[in-house]
Amino acid sequence: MTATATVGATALSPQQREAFERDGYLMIRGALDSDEVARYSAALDRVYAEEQDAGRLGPRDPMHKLSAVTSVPETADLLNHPNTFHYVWSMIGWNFHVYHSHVDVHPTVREKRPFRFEWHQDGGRQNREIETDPRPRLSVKLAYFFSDLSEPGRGNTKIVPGSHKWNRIDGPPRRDIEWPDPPGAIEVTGEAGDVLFFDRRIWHARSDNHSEITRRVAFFGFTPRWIRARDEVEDLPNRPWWNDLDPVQQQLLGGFAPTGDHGWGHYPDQTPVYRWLADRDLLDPDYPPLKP
Ligand SMILES: O=C(O)CCC(=O)C(=O)O
Repeated sequence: MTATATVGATALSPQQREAFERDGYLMIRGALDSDEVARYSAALDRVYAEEQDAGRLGPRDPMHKLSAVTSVPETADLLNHPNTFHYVWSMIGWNFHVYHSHVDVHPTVREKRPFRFEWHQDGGRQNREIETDPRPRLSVKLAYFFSDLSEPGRGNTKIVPGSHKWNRIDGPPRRDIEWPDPPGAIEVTGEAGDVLFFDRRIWHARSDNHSEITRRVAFFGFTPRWIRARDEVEDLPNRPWWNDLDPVQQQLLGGFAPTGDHGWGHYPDQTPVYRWLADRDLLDPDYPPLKP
């Protein structure tokens, strides 16, 4: 760390890293202030209303909209927020982008829904096509809470702490067959403005919102640039807001990574997150993803 280091420009402490390696998640309390929470909530509500006006959502439907920044451009500031960004680069270095993101609005569920076993690790086929045990981390995710999720029953994310090293859990033969939560499962609770940071391998599931509070959350999954994005990124440089982004945000949305070697990280000096870390003396010869 240099004398000029700013908020967020400090690596996670050894204790925080150890806790993340052990539990597979960390809570970042109070990452957003109340003005930020209000701004992002309003932005998600606007898009929710637009989806309803377009007939894509019914009156009390949940919204799960992919490509967070494409869907809600205001959320670009959450890509490298000073209170969360260091969690991401401390664990996965500089050569990464957002591969999968979504904004979710979950109103109260009034009627019992058919059972569906939702427990999963992120990464889809990564979990079938990689042969190691445990599988590699490959990606981490931030979940920004814009609603008060401090009590269970509000559609909270369920996780099994420490399960990121398990390649499988017991589950039903079909997803619609009722099955208990895995042993050790908890509902993650947090205030509006808190952020859940998790290893993609942690077993997790969404839950139904039985409270009167509408649940609003934005999720950003970060992975090395040599894994391709699931989000829509092709046309982003032509969007009216693209030039308002800083170079780090542009990298995270697929800029600076045309096809070919650059996108694979062959030119660190031309890669904004690398430059950002190098300028602050935050590269770390002892940690492979951050080796200068
Ligand atoms: O909405 C949730 O709580 C869970 C989200 C989820 O399953 C995921 O981000 O992969």
